[in-house]
Amino acid sequence: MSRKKITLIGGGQIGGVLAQLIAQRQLGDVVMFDIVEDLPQGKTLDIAEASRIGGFDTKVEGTNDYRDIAGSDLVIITAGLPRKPGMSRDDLLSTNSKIMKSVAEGVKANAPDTIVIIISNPLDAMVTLFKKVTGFPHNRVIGQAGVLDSSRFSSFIAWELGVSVKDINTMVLGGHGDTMVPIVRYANVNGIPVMELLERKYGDAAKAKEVMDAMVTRTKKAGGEVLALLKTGSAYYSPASSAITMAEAIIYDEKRLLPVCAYLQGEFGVDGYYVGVPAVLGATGVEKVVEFALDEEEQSALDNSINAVKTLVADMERLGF
Ligand code: TXD
Repeated sequence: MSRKKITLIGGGQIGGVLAQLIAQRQLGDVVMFDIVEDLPQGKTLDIAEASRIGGFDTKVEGTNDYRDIAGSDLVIITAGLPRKPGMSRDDLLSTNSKIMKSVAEGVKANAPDTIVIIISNPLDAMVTLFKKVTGFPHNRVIGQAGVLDSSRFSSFIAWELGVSVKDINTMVLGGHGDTMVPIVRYANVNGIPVMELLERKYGDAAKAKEVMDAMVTRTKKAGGEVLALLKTGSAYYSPASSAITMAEAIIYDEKRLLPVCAYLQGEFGVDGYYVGVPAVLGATGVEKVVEFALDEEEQSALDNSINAVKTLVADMERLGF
């Protein structure tokens, strides 16, 4: 089996962690593209010089020339500004739309057959724009948000219950913004509902609900919590790890069922928008969007989140993208 070629567009904080994780796991040869001269060359050289220690023979190279991304099997895009404290993800719309348009043109011209994972914010709009500019099939254009948001939710539950996070399963759906929808009803510890365990812990349903509500709120605001502490930029270790989970599902054809930003054609009552939903990820990208019954409260929360995505996309179109 020949090695996969994985291109990173954006050699900033997330791009750097991605390159290191891909090298250490020998997922494929890495090309890191950035518009800043010497930055991707310097970062990748630094990572490559650890190859003896990390024990990897895969290549890690940097470039400022789109021609070097030719033949990519997978492209992961982090190009764009991150938030500064006090900003919402949507505040990045105008600047990052410009960047995403140029990235989409570069990828379309040089790696037309690749699968693409987009991380740049505002996520749902950036995925929509990339798809629009490239005309790539929907299954090959995917956004990363839900894997991270679910990991955050799972971490909070594990810390609260004092059990291994490996046994926690959660899903966060909807747009990657304040309206995201953590699905509480199906949050479980190896099949046991989290709500039941909270009720047993506190011996009081009202207190259990209060604790869960706090974890849901913290999940929705988790990106902002890290941002407020870092001050100079937003989270990058956990977003990079989340994209690696998706990349592995695609490269190893794992058919993992993960919450990802996928294009909907009638599923969950939505047509023609990219929204965070459960989907099967395999060798061809999004192989299937998986629907399940939502109760009234969940459906209305998801509808609210979808409306936020629609507003964001309309704002982007009003800006001429
Ligand atoms: O889960 C998620 N989806 C996210 C998304 C979680 C956290 C942060 N998320 C977003 O990812 C964040 O709001 C940003 O929009 C992106 C990238 O975050 P990162 O922290 O990596 O930002 P950096 O360090 O500023 O890196 C961005 C790089 C930087 O090196 C720029 O020079 C480069 O993008 N850049 C470009 N590369 C290629 N082409 C163009 N046009 C370009 N413009 C800037």
